[in-house]
Amino acid sequence: SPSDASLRAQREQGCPFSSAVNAKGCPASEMAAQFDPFEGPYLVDPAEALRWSRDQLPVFYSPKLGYWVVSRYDDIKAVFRDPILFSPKNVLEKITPPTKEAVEVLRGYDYAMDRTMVNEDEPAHMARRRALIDHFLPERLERQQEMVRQLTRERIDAFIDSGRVELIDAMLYEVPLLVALHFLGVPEDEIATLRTFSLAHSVNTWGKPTPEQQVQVAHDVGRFWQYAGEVIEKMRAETAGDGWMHYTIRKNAEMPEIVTDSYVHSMMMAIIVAAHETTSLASANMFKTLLSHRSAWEDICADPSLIPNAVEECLRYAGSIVAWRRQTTGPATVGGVDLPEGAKLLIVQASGNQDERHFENADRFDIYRDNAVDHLTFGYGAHQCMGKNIGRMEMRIFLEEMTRRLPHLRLAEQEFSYMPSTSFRGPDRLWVEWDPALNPERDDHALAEKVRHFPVGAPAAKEIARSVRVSALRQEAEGVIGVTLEDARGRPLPDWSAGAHIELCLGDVERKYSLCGRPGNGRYEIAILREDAGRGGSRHFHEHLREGGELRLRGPSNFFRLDEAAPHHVLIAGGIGITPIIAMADRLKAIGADYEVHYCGRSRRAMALRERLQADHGSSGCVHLHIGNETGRADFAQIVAELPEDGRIYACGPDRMISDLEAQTADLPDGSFHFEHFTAQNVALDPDKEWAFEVELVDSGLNLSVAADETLLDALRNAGVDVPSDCCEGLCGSCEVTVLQGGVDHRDKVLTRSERTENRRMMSCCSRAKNGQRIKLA
Ligand code: FMN
Repeated sequence: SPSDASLRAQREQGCPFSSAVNAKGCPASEMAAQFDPFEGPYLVDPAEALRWSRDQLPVFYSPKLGYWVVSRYDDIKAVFRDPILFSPKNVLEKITPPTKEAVEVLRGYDYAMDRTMVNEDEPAHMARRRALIDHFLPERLERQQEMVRQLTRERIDAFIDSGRVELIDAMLYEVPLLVALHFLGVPEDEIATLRTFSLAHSVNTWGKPTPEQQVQVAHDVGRFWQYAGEVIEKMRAETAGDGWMHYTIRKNAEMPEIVTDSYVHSMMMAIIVAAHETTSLASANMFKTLLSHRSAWEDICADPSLIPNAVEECLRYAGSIVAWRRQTTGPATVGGVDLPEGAKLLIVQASGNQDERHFENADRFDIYRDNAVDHLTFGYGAHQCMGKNIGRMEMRIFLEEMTRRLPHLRLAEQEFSYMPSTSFRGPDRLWVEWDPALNPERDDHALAEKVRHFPVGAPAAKEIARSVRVSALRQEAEGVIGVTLEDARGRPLPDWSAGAHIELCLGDVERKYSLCGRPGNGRYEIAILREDAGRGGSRHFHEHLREGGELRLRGPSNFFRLDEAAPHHVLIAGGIGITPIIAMADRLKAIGADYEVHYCGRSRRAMALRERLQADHGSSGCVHLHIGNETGRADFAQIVAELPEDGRIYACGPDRMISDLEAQTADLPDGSFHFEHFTAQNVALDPDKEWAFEVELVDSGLNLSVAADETLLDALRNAGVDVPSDCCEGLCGSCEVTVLQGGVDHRDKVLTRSERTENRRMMSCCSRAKNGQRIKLA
C-alpha cells in the first residue's frame, strides 16, 4: 500500500524520528502512516478515528500531513497553555501546499494575509487582545441578545408551516453571518458573495483542494482580500460607526504600533469567517446530535433550563473546530515524546473532548454531564476563542426557539456529507421535517412569546437538573425522613459512587443530600434531618415532600471519594453524617476491603440508618456505636492511634467532630484523613472588613482586580473566564483554581491543613488573597 511504501522510503532514507525516540518508544506506526484527515474515518468522526491513538500512541508523526498529531486531553491543554514554546504562527498556513499557479493568482490580487489574532506571537498578541477585548465582555454581549432572537424568529416564521426544511440554508448559515456582521459593524450588502468568499478561505487554509480547484479558490480568496480592504476604507470614513471592527479601526488610529494596518486588513478577512462559520457548523452539529438522541431532545423540550449545558455537551461531543495547529519554537516534550524545534503540531480537540481520562463515559452523549464545559472546542488559555460567548448565545437561542415552537421536529432520512478539512466540521446539509398540523402555536397563540432568557457566559452547574418523582417516603429516625427518588419519566437514574451527593430543588429551596442507598438500581435514597434552627431548607422538605410529588435534582457529584486501594479504612459518622459513610461501608464490603465503622449519635432513636448499618455490616464485628446517652462519646485519640500504616480515615459529621479529628490526625502522613462538612460558615462578604486584591492569570495573560465586595469567582466570570462552580459556599470544591504564587486566605471547607500550607489550590467562591496581596493563578 502507499502508506507501506512511504514508511519503507523513510526507512531507507534513515529514520526521521531518531531525535524523538525516547523511553516512550517510537512515535511512528502503521496506523500513524495511514492517518489522513481529509478522508474516511476522520471525516465521519474524528474522535473515533483517533481512539487508537488515545489508547496507544497519543503523540504521533503523520507522514502524509507532515505534522505531529496530539490526541489526549491533557496533552492538548498543555500545548494550548504555552503559546511561547508552542507558537500559533502556523494557524492560518495553507495545510495543503499551494500550487505555483495559485500563488501567482494570489499575487495578482496583492494578497498579503499576515498576522491576525489567532496566529500572532507574544508579546504583540496579548497587547492587542487586551486593547480589543472590551466588546466581548459578558455585560456588553447581553445587549446583542435581542438582535439574535429577532433574526432567529424571522427565519422560523418563514418555514414553520412548511413541514420540511434544509436548516442550514434556512437559518443556521445566515443568522450567524448577520450576527457577525452586526457585531463587527460590517455592511450587510454582500451576503451571497461572502458565503463564497468564506468557503474559499476555509478550503484554502484547512482543506485539500485539487490543483484545478486551487486556482478557483485563489481567485475567490484574492477577491475576498480586496473586498476586505474596500470595506475597511468605507468604514474609516464613518468615524462614529458601531461594532468591533469600527472600534478596531479607531484603535488602529490611536495606537498604530499595537493595532497595525496589516493586522486590521488581515483580521477583517479572517474574522468574518471565524465569527460565523464556526457558529453555523456548531449549530448544525448540535441539531443533528440532539435529534438523533431523542430523549435528550425531549428532556430539553420539557425543561428549557437544560439548554445551556446541552449546548456545551454538543460542543464537546460534536464541536465545529475539531483540530488546531501550533509549531514548536525550541525542543519540546509533549505526552513524553520529544519534539525538535520547528515541529508542526495538529492538536485534535475533538479527540481530547472524548478522552476517558478526563470525561467519564466520554463516548456517551449526556446533557446532564457536569464537566461538559471543560471541552476544548473553544481552545484554552491566551488564545481561547474571544467570541465563545457570542457562539453560545446564538446556539442557545436557536435551540430555545426551536424546541419551544417545533418540539415534534425530527431528522429527515438523508446521507450526510462533510467538506474535507483538518479543522472545521459540520454537515453540508441538514434536512429536518415535522407535521405542521401539530405545531403547538396553532392552539397556543402566546407560545411564540414565551421566551426564556439565559445569562451570557458558561452555564452554571445549577442549571443542570433532571426531573424526579418521590416514590417512597418514610420516617427513618427521630426528626429524619427517608426519601426514595425515581426518574420522572421512568428511566433509570445514573449510577453513582460511594460518598456522592445530589442536590434537591423544590420551589426556591435547594439543598444537598448524600446518597445512602445501594448503587446500581436506578433509584436514589436520601435521608433528611429536620434542623429547626437551620435556614429553613430541611423544614421545607419535611413539610412539602409527598409521595408521587415531582421535583428537580442535580448531580450526583462526588467530592468525598474513597481510595479503595488502601489496606484499611476507618469510617466515622456523627449524626446525619452517616449517609455518605454507610454508602462507603457498602462499597468496601462489596469489594472485600478491610474497614470499620464508628457511628456517633445523641440517642439510639435519633440515629438514622442504624438498623441497616448493623444488619448489613454488624456481623463482621466492624460496627462501633457511640451513643451519647448510653455508651458515652467516642475516643478519637485512640481510634487514630490504632490506625494501621497506610490506613485512611473518612469522617462526616458536625463541625466540632471534624475539627477534633483534624487536630488528632495532624501528625499522620498527607492523604490519611478525608472529611466532608455538611454546613458552611457564613461566607457573606463584609466590604468594610475585606481587602481588594489583584490577580494575574498566567495561562490567559490577564490581570484582574477583585473588589472588596466581590468574590474571585465573580471577577473571573465578569472577565469572561469559564470557571465551573456549584455550592458557592466553599463546600464542594468545584470552583478550584491553581495558585502559582502569593499568600491565600483559605476560607473553604475542602482543603486539608497540609493542602493549605502547600498553597497550590484555592476555592475561588470564598477564598481571597491575604491582606490585599497580589496572587498569580494558572
Ligand atoms: N443533610 C442531611 O440531613 N442529610 C444528608 O445526607 C446531607 N448530606 C449533605 C451532603 C453535602 C455534600 C452537603 C454540603 C450537605 C449535606 N446535608 C445533608 C446538609 C443539607 O444540605 C442542609 O444543609 C441541611 O438539610 C440543613 O438545611 P437548612 O439549614 O436549610 O434547614
